[in-house]
Amino acid sequence: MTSLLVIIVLVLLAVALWQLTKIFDLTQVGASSDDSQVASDNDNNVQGYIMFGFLAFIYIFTIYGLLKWGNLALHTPASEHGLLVDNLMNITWVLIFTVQVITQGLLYWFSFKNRGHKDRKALFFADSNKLEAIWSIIPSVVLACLILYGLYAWNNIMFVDKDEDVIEIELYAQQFKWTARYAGADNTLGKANVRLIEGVNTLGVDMSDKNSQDDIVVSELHIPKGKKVHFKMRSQDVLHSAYFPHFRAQMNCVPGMVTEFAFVPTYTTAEYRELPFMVEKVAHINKLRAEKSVELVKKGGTALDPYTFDYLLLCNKICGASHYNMQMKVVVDTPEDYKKWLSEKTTLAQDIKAAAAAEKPAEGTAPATDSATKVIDTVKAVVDTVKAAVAKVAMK
Ligand SMILES: [Cu+2]
Repeated sequence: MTSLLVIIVLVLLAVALWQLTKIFDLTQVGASSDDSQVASDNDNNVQGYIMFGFLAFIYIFTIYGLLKWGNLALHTPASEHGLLVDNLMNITWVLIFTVQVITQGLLYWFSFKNRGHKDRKALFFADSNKLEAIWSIIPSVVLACLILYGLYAWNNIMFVDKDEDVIEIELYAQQFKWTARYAGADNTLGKANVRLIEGVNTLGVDMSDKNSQDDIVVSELHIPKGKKVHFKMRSQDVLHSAYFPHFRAQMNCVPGMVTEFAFVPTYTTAEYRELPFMVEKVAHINKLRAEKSVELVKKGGTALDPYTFDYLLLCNKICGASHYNMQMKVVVDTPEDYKKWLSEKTTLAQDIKAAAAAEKPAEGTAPATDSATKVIDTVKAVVDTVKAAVAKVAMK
């Protein structure tokens, strides 16, 4: 409601301003001798200087932005292929930046230098083959090199050899959480289908498949350092995107199909926390949090907990109201710690058995409820039959 009022006020203000300028114009009739629509030398000078000023603004703002926000870019990659991705990204940035600085400079400089003047006449020529060749061939060659390098990087990153020793993990996306399924001792994920979702089997794993028997379902992702992890993504509802910023990996999760991505983590969570840039970043965040906490405590609130770094799996497709909070903690362990963590987990088959066992005694101890439910069911069935009969009669 408030925003509607603000919009109405702004519109009315704009109308008032427009009317005022019209009145102002009317009061000026006959006052000025120069009411020509052709730009004078003075107009051209003013436009030329404004354009030059805009060029200065672009350059100064670019430098300011780099200095002020440059440190927000992702730092050291935590996966093997991350270096390749960063390299490609950096080359692209340097190229774009150089070309942008030169072409914008030339564009505005020429506009300023050749601004309109009553003694100056524009040179006319139909075309220049030499110029056309220069500005077509150079960008084509540069872009072709960049695309070839990109394809080389893509193939290197995306290709998983069938015989390669990898850890198979499924990432299951749904509004608004992630769940992971480990393939277990056989390292083969059992079949799954959303139609089989029931009770604790929230991923719809086909329990009649022998490969499903040792599958493990967890809500926190642990992966070992130095080992290739092959993720297979599924989505239950809408398009999501599995995004691991620190590992430079992202892949869409599409309902009805399985997508994949593989990478080798190169720093354990503990090691990454110790990197100098991360120590500095966390100290900075905690300094801000401490300052905020003082304010909160003054207002009678509770102080904020100090922040510790953790790798995250985020969703990078706007998939609904709580999209911003769709994340899962990722822990990179040493291979030994990873094995230990995984061995402590129960399999999905065990979870389903335990859930069934937990339900049984409840059924035994409540016979009264059981018979009451039966009576309700019978009444419901009778009501349905009567309804159907009435509907039939109505149709006739
Ligand atoms: Cu999502």
